[in-house]
Amino acid sequence: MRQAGRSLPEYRELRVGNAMLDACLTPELASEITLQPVRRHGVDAAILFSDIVIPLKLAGVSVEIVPGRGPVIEHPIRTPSDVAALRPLDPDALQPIIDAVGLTVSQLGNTPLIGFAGAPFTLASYLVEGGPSKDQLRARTLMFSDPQTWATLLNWCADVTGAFLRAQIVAGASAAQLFDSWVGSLSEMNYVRRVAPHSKRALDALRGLDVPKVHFGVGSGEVLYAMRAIGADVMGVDWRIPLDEANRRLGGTVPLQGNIDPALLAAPWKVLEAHVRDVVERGRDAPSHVVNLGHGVPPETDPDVLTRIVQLVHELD
Ligand code: 1CP
Repeated sequence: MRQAGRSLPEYRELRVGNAMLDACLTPELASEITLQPVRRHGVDAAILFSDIVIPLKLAGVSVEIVPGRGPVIEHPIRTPSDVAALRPLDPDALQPIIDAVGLTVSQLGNTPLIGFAGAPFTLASYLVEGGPSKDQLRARTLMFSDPQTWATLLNWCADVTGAFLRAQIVAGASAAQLFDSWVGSLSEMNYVRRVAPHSKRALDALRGLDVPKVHFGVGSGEVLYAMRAIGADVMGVDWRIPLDEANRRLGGTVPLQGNIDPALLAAPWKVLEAHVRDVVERGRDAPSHVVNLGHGVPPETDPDVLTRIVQLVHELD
């Protein structure tokens, strides 16, 4: 469950006095925060406490996570010279991530750790827009007005995010998830032409490592098939299409992950329970199914509701 930790009082306590990205780069803190939802909810896997913008920061981009807003870039990247000034990621800079993964894996026992990274399009959206945006307008303008600069920017993003993902797997994570959170603003044609090759380049960083690759996007119904085509082993699905429909669009060939609607976490338990049962039922159409949310956990979620969902899903197994 992405950002599941945000709803936990024990998380908020540990974060007092620690900026988000500093917490990610302090191995003991990152490891402890990763373990909190596992201890409390009894989920079947952990996801590393980190953020998709960490490799940008480690490569020298000035970025902070502003509470209530999200990642904010001090100097947005908009011109060919901005892109040319981006520096490669020094592999030594990844040491805090490697240490956090090592510490976490040693305490998780048999529970697997999921490593993750942002896909190049989502990272480029933050870099160009300078922060969260509704429909990635400026980023999509650059894609068309200067395709060369766009391709150079996406290749840079693919290389830094690929190195971040690979480091987590080499350090002991058992699965790799690529988040293309803003892919829903693209047409299928433009995804295939101007984004997918770069996402593939990011996943290619895992060459030679034998771990399942999960590919997830928000609003990805139009591009689901194309996202799978770059080599994903599991497709993450948001709440907008039911899993039986996602399975149909994918030709019944790929395990699915998803897709409890985060909006229902605050609904009466009876309504939420019926929804969770429906998600599990529809997931049975797919070759296999990893139950998850269709997107992140809202920070105001009652943690006991999450524990209850985990219990229910385990009963339905
Ligand atoms: O449960 C966990 O802590 C898992 C670790 C995790 C993951 C997988 C965090 C910690 N962030 C992410 C991925 C992430 N970060 C994505 C991809 C998945 C998704 O779409 O949710 C994205 C787009 C981000 C960027 C980001 N970081 C946002 C979204 C803002 C926007 O543009 O709308 C936000 C709010 C953050 C901050 C963040 N990252 C993680 C946490 C726990 C938080 C919240 C910090 C806090 O409020 O304490």
